[in-house]
Amino acid sequence: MTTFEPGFLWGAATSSYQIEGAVAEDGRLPSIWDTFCATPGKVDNGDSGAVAADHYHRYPEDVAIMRELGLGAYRFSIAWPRVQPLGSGAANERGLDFYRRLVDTLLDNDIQPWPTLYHWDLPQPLEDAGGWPERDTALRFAEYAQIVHEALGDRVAHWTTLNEPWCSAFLGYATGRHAPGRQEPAASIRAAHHLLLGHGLAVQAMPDARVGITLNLSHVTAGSNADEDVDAARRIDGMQNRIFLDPLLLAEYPADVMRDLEPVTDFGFVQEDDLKTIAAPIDFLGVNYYSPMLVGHGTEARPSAYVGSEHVQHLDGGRARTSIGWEIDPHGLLDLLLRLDREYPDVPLYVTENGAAFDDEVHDAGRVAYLDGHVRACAEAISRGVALKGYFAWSLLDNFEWSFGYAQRFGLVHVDYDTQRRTPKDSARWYAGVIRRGGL
Ligand code: IFM
Repeated sequence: MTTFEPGFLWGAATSSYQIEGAVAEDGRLPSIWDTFCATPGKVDNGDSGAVAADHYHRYPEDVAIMRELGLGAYRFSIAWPRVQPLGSGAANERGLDFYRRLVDTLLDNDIQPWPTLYHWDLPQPLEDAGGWPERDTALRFAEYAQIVHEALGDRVAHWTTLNEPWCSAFLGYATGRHAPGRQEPAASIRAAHHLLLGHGLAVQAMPDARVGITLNLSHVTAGSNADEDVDAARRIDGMQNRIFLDPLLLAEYPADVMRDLEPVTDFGFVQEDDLKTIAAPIDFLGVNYYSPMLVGHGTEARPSAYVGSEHVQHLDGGRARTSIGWEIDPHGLLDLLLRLDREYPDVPLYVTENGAAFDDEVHDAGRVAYLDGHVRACAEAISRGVALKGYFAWSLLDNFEWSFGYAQRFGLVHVDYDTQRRTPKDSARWYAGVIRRGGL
């Protein structure tokens, strides 16, 4: 049997726009995702998060499910457009009240609330003013963080500032595959910096809180030992992992990444002390891992989220894939955790998302196998000395999978979107067993 220490935290994760629905209730105003979904052709099937899993009204039932699963923590995100509908100014108390009710219900059920302040739903007025490429958005984010912390800080112990700034910056502003749908590579680098700055300023705005950030990281390898393939892997590792890890944990942008980006930007937007602000000590690093990356040199440049490295090709590693098309490789998670421990020691790690989309419904053997393999990788990492403190499955519920709409299901719990009926899948029962036994 593979066991974890008794204090190891077992959780599940969701995010506001993906599950809440109720987009026009209690004073919430549109975010960039409401606007993006309303733009024809942006989201498969014309789907939107307008109703989603109706968690805004059904959270008591959802917390009861969490309790049945035995979750120690629930990672959710707070919708900025509920709390500050215009992205600045006074707080909307009715919006905050929803999170007060949710947090209290979690605590009544012995489940630790793990809120994330930003999981991509930027208030539309802030995008109208330029969005994350503008420095002011970082200042507004810190103001919002302070409001939420003042409202919930007495009941919430662990805070996460941002979820996956890579997606916000590069899918939002380089490829345009995510809201706000802009295709402006140079602006995407400014966005990445201002997201990081917003994180650092938010850490300052929440004194005495235990704060972390969640990054979507990958284990990147080269398709061959040829110099140009090895260089391709260095570039993608730089733009996926180190462009966030280095400023946060080493207080610098990686020199090779800055060189790669010379044709795009001179980093003139980085002001004195920004890196000091960004590298404020954090209490934990959240790691979202789904799939590894195998890359090689290509001759043709194509529009890409990997700004400055548009010629790099993404190769097929020959492994089985989930229904969303991502290769399955638990070993990639082990390699990633070992690497983080080696190159960025001293920061406790949590796997804040890991999971799989499969088309099947309640009998989801593929998801059970996926989760089993990745939880084993976590155990192996811990046995090799990695300070991994917890694991959150993505996702508690089937939900709105961004530009894929509702077609991709990641939930441990099936949601019938016509009736909103929740049905725990086999993977939910499997996960409850893991939690109960403290291992596999
Ligand atoms: O659904 C997303 C989530 O919002 C962020 N991380 C990846 C998940 C699966 O794509």
